[in-house]
Amino acid sequence: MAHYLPTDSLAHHLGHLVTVAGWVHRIRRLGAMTFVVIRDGRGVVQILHRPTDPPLPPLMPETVVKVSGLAIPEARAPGGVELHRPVIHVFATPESPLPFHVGGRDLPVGLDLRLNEAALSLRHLDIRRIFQVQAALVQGFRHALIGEQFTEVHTPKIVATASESGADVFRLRYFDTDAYLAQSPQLYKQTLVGVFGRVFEVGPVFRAEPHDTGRHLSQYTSLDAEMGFIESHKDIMDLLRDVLAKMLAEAQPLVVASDDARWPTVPAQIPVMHFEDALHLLGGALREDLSKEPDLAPAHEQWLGAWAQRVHDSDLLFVEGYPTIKRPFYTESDPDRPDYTLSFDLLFRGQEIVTGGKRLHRYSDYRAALKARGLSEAGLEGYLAAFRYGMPPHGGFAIGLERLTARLLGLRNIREATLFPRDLQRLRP
Ligand code: AMO
Repeated sequence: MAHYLPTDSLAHHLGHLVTVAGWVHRIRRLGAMTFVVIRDGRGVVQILHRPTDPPLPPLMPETVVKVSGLAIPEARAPGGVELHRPVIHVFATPESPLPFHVGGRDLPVGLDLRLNEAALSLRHLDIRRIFQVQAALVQGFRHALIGEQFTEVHTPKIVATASESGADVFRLRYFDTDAYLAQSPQLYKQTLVGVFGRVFEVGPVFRAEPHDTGRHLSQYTSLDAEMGFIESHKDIMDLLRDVLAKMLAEAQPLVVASDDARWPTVPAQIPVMHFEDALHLLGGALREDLSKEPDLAPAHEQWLGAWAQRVHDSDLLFVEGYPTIKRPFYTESDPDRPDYTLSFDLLFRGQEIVTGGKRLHRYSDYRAALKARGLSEAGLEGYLAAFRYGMPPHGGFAIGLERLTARLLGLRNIREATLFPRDLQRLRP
């Protein structure tokens, strides 16, 4: 394997001949001198070419090259290092003209063109950084849960039954029968609590969302956790609090000055409000009778987000106790108020980014819950078997990775936090 130095390591090799490999990011001519900025997967480095150096090969933005040169400290160059006396080898020259250049500070193209030309636009440093932050968030999620003795699992994405009532499901032909794309790993993660006690999964989920909004995708990445032997849904809320704090801590080193001011802190105790109290508060503020509402509308979440900011100085707010009729059959109802559940949403800056809660865990309770909702047990036998064979009190949550990323980085549309979004209109690239 060729050993090229990452551009962000060059400060350790000053005075030495080094070789880097990447793409021509930018070219600038100043009199007889040429400055070529090379971008690799880690950052950029500036090359200085003087008239006395061996001639440069033809270069244009995105030409793929390797460059050998002497690493010299240069405060005016990005990263503080410049390569002198360069020898450049060209691996590939892009087709010309490019639809746009990604070497500038901004990328002045609309979202549609940006998404259509993802192979190029994702190379822009600011856009690429969104996904480096996202990768660090996922790494933090894994580290946090492995640290709490969770086992990572991988469950089927082609399934025989829908798991999330209310969310639409993609149907597909599976040999000579019908199947669905998994809306969540819910039924499997619960089943696996019966095996490992504590599990998590990072994986794609599919929702046939008929909504053309800035917060819905038809495929997104779900960060799921499920934990056995809990006493209450509060245990899950505490776990989620710690997991989020770890995720943000791992992503923070990637933060640039413009995000710094908006980087959230996770309070030791995230404020909690019961669903009924949330409706009461909202109804008073908006002068509407919301007492019969079964769910929070996006505008309600936004209002509550601003309220949490104002009253608790918190970017995060738990709303617990969502009505039983709006939650899936596996959700445990509050024994003291059976119309409400032991489930919650976590709002981050006024948008739901997590749902979780305590589940039913007795076989007889599942049979009764399915019956009460007019749902059939057919197709659920494999899942119900876990309860027949004995399951502990348990609960869990799922974080929507793209929603979290978008909220964190102040991106207005969830598509900006998705490498290759899938939505009502978009099936490619
Ligand atoms: P829920 O259906 O609320 O819960 O989804 C959990 C989280 O996933 C994100 N999300 C979405 N993100 C992008 N596009 C969508 N269409 C979309 N739909 C949902 C949100 C949401 O909070 N099984 C439960 C979780 C659990 O109880 O453990 C579930 O899937 O951020």
